[in-house]
Amino acid sequence: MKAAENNIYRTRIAAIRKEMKHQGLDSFVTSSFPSMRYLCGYSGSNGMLIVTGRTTIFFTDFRYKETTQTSVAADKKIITQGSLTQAAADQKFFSALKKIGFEKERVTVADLEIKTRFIGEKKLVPTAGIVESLRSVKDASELRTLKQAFDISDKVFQQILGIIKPGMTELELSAEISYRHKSLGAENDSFDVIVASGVRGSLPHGTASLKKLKRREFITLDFGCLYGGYHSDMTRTVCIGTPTSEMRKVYGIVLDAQQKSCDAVRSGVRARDLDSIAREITTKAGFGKEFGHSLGHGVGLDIHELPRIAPKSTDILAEGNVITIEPGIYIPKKFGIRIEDTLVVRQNGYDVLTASPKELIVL
Ligand SMILES: [Mn+2]
Repeated sequence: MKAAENNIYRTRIAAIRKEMKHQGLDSFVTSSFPSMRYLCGYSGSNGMLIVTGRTTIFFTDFRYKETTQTSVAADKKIITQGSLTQAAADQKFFSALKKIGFEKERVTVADLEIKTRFIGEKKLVPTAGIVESLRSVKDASELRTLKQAFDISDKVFQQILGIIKPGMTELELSAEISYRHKSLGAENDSFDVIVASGVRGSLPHGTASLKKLKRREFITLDFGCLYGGYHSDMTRTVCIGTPTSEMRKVYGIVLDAQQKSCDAVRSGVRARDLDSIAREITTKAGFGKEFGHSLGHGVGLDIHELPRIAPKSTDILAEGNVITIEPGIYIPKKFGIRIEDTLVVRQNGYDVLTASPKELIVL
């Protein structure tokens, strides 16, 4: 592992220790994938990291022995079998610890039963959002990785504009997007590609179907890729052939709501105020009810993470947050429109990660 990477993990562990102290914990244990990736660089499917005041211990099984040796940052690395919690308890790693924080939002009932059995109920302290709130502010290396993920999706969008044709099914188009993501170096799609055309456009999360693309219909494309563990997320709505004047008008409303919300982004702004900028515009235009979801969300190691950009959010934007701005208008039995960009929050504004144009594209 490179020294620079090691330093990043050391900084993050130091932040966890600070929070442990703040919450009166002598240790913190996690088996959740984004947390392990963030705190020690592990990207496999079975692991456990214990952080104490002095040391970090990572447990996994034989399948990840090699990658653990080369790419996990921990003071001690233990390759074992069966339940990792049981192995750690058998080897007395929990014996000297008295208050062990675990992530209550990321632990199943079954996991908790195992922890209770091998660690003891008295020692276990539920915590919430410790790693998640650290993760909401991205460092320079994370922003570089995110930019690469967004560049890939921008390229994919540019490429597929050239192949969209009436008669093609939504599924064929979604397969082209997935194929191109991987061809351009992404590990995977961020989520099942959303291709919602014509009347299906009113389903905000309409994953691709066997419906064929038709002339004079909108197609909402919401997709992203996974690159270096980080997610990209973008939405564009395009039209095959000339749209009706109603379609143009509603597109203009969504674009206005999207752009004006972006323009208000900077650190210190309340997330709910950002949400209401978009909502006031759609409501004034008579489409308040047709914009039924929140304005956006944080993106990073998870596709949806902090901060929340929603009417009831109590989050305040901070420099280094990476957020989507994605208003939409969905008119049942007619069409739907959504436009989504992802921005990096800065002190006096923002940097945009999505480079694709957002003026209406007529194919
Ligand atoms: Mn999104």
